[in-house]
Amino acid sequence: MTTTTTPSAAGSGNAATDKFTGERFTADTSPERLSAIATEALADLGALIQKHAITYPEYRVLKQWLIDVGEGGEWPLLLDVFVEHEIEDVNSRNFQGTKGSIEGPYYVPGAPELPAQCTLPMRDEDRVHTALVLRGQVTDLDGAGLGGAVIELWHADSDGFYSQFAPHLPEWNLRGTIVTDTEGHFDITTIAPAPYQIPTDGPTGQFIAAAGWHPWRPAHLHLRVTAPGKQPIITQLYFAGGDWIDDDVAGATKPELLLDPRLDDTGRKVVTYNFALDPAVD
Ligand code: MBD
Ligand code: FE
Repeated sequence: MTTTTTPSAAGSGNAATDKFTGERFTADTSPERLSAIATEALADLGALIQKHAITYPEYRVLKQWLIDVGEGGEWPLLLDVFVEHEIEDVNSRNFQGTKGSIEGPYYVPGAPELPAQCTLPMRDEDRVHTALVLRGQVTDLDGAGLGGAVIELWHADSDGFYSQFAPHLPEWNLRGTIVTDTEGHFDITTIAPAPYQIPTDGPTGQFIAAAGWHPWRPAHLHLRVTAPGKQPIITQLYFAGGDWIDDDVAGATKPELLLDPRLDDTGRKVVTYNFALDPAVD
């Protein structure tokens, strides 16, 4: 473990909120649709309050906690951990290609561009961990290689910290934008990620502890794969048999997204995974 700096939930939360609010988002939701969803959401919440006979002390604690979530910058964390997997599920209903998974709060566009065969930027202290080689091909649904495909890859270091969300890390540590070769092939070296504990020192962590839940996600790689004319895919890859695979706090694992690397004779974990992209919908 690193000992010199202890990045805090507030630090990573505020960084995630700053990144998110740097952009303004819009959706073309009609007043009728908004009204229907809001009416039903409030009715469902009302029913829940009645059913559990929520008390005034509980209501006040909830209000305070919601304020804390905002002040701690933890809305991206809280929503991505507990809600995003349902959004991802409905929005990938009609796709046939590689399964998606949640983006989570720590994606940053614009990571340094790397060639198809590459090693992610990392520190000497990252390099001591087991190397992971992820190779494969990006194709269309018929298996034809896609030259010009791009893979953005980001993951936590072995202490569970993501660059740009923990002040002690170099800006692009363990992040890269990999340009595949003319047939869509890639061969990326990084380090095998460790299970990830979402920050426990902020309101999201307090809530998880108060409910007697656990804050763990299985070890994972985040990827965004794009190619001209194809539907971009945001997904995660996990490791078969790893801790928390069947009990991810973010509910974001899928059997199709499990890697099962083998050890090569130099002690690296090596695995092939191919990505199949759906045609773009617009
Ligand atoms: C993560 O690394 C993550 O992937 C999710 C979904 C939430 C918090 C931290
Ligand atoms: Fe993550």
